Amino acid sequence: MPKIVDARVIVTCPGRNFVTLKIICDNGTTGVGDATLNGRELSVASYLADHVVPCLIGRDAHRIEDIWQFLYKGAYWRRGPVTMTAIAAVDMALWDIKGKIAGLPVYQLLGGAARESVMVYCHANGATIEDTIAAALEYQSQGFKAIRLQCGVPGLASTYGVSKDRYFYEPADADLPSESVWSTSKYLRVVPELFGAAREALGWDVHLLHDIHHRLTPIEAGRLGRDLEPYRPFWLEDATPAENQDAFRLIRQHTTSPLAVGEVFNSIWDAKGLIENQLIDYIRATVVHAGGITHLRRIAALADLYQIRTGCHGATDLSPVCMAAALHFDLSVPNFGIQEYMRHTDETDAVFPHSYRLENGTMHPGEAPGLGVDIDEELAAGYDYKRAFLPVNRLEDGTLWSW
Ligand code: CS2
Ligand code: MG
Repeated sequence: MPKIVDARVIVTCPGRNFVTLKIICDNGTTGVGDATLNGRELSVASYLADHVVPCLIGRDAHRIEDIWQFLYKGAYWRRGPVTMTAIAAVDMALWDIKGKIAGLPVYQLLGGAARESVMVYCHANGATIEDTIAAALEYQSQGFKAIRLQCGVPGLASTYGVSKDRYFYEPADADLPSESVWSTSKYLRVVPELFGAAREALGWDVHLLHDIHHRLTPIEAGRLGRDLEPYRPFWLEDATPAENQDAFRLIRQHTTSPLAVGEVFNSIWDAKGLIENQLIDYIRATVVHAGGITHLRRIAALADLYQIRTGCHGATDLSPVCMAAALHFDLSVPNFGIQEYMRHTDETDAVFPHSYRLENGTMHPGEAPGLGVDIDEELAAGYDYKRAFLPVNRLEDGTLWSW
């Protein structure tokens, strides 16, 4: 049996912070797991180094499920983003090891390919509707079949999802939380115009997505969902904060626009009510924040009973290790929906060499044994951690609001 003899927690910052766990076995096999939690990276690094790694030494790396249960039930203080991100990193690394020893890509261990490749969506954004459409046309010409649209809101200095950089979007933008100002009424006027212009310019053979990013009340979300129905959105994401899963009943009563939720979820319990009551259409939970491949498969299996499909989170603050693991999951899961893909910078890709590929709007994890990704520890050592917080949001009267 491959015995775990060491594990390293590697914090690196090639343009943005990433946390990676590398597990080493007595037969020399190593595995990697993403442990990045945007704005709280050091919490997970400490959870792993101080409370998880000492418990891994000497264990059989093949016993993925038993180690998962040990770290989940054995923690006593169950769930939460830090705990479940740490468990996810161990889980990913153990699947990586198992695949390498078996000489198979992880998707083969998960039941093999359930499709030829994985449809992804990219991010088109701009300060104005015109800029956003121009970006979307560029992505459409590159072969993307699904495009997320986010545009600036007249009268607001900034808004979620509109990047200062043409290609890369990094929301964790300051040493202490920066503050943005939000106006729901100004926002609600723009999005239907954006979608109307997008259908006009892009036609109907492309999926159009939008991320509300937790900012509307349920009835406001119902309003926007209904306003967008003529433009057939692929989904409206994070329409309202999802702590109250029942809130989505109100949205469902007013619109048939499909709903996607879950990138901030870290266990099946966050999504159980939404899934069993069919209050959503896509579950956004992802490998790095929802307990790894092992737990995400459980969430997807429950969702499948209710014809809900997966739509994993895939922002740049999830490392290429998570991207690789997500693609193995996406290729093999029966109720796959779509995968978010916000490419990483060349600097990041150099630190995380990988076998996954993008072609014509779809991706494939590749055939390398394991996850097909690694971390170049020498390169990684050259990028020191740089504290960075996600912004906070306030209404125009100063009320603290969801960012
Ligand atoms: C966004 C994310 O990609 C998305 O759907 O919600 O960019 C999110 O804002 C970041 O991952 C937060 O770190
Ligand atoms: Mg989102």
